[in-house]
Amino acid sequence: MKYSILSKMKLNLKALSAFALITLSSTIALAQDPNALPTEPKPLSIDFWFYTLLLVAAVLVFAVINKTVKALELTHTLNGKEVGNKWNKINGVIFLIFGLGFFSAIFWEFNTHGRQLLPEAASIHGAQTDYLFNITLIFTGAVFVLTHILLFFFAFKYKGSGKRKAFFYSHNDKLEVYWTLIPAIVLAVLVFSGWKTWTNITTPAPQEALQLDVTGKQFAWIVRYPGTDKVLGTKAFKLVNDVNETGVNYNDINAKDDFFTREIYLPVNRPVKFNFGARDVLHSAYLPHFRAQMNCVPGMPTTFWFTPTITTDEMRVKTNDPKFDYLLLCAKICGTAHYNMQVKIVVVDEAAYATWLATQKPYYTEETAKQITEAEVARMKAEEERKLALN
Ligand SMILES: [Cu+2]
Repeated sequence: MKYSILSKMKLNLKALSAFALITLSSTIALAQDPNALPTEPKPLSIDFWFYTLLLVAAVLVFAVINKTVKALELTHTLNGKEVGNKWNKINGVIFLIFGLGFFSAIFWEFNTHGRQLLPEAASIHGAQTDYLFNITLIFTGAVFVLTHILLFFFAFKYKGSGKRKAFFYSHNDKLEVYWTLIPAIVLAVLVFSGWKTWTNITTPAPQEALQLDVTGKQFAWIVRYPGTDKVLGTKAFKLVNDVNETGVNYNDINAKDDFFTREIYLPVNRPVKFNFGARDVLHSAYLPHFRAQMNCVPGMPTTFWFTPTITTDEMRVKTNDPKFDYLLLCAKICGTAHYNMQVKIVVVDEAAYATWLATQKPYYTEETAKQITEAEVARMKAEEERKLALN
C-alpha cells in the first residue's frame, strides 16, 4: 500500500515533467522557426503566442515544483517524520529577507530618484503646497514603515512551531475605537489643511498683480504683456488672423501699447496673474518650479496667480547649476511637437525688471496695423471663397 501510493505519485510527477518539457521545447522551436524569413518583421500574433506559451510553461514548472515538494512531504510523513516546521522556518526566513530587501529598495529609490526631484518651491503658494505634501508624507510614511516592519518581522518571529498554539482573540472594543478615531482625526487634519491651502491659493489676484496673457497653440506659447498702462487690451476670437494670432482688439486703447515676448520676465516678490487661453486644442500651462498648473481651453479663459520669491540667479546658486532656468511647459499631449512647447521664465529684481521693460516696444505700429488689415482682408476673402465653394 505504502509503495503503491509513492509509485503512483512518481508516475504523476514524471508525466507532469514530460508535459512541461514538451511545452518548453515546442515553445523554443516556435520561436526559432527555420522557415521564417529573417528580414520580415515578426507579426504581433507570434509574439502573443510565444509569451502565452511561456506563461503556460512557467505555470507548469511551478506546478511541477509544487507537486515535487508535496511528494517529498508525503514520503516523509509515510516514513513517520515531522515535516511542517521545516517549511515554516524557511518561509519565516524568506519573509525576513524579503522585508530587508523591500526596505533596501525603498532606501535606494529615495536616495537615487529623490535627488532628481524639483528644487525648493520658488513661489509663496508653492512653499505652502510643498509643506502640505511633506506633512502628508510624514504621516503616511511613518504608518507605512511601522506596519511593514511589523508585517515582515512578525511573520518571521511568530512562524508556526510545534511549541505554541495561536491565541484566539475575538475582538477588543477599546482597540477598535482607537484605530478608528486616530486615523479619522489625522485624515480630518490633513483634509482641512489641504482645503485651507487650496482656498488660499485660489483667491482672486491682488490689484497690483502684473497681468499676463498666455495663449497656447500647436506648438508654441504666445505671451502678451500690458504696456505702460499696465492694462491688457481686450481680445476676440473673430479677430484672429495670420498676423493677429490671438485676436487682440487694437481698437481698444489699452491694447495699443501691449507687447509680445519670447521669454517671460517676472519681478521677484510681485504677484503675477496669468490669463490663459488656447487657439486650437487643449493645452496646459505647467510651471513646475512655482508649483502651478492650469488647463488652457479654447473659448474658455482660465487664470492662475502666484508670487515668485526666488530670482533665477539665486536659484542657480541654490541648485549649484549655472545653466538653471525656470520654464513654462505644456502638460497636455496636444500633438506631435507638444514637447517643444516651452518658454523660459526669468525672475529678476525690480531694477532689472524695469530695465528690461524699458527695452520692450509696443507691437502695434503703423506697419503692423497695415499687416493686420491686409491679413484681415485675405482672411475675409478666403472665407468668402469657402462659402462660394460650399454653395
Ligand atoms: Cu500643448
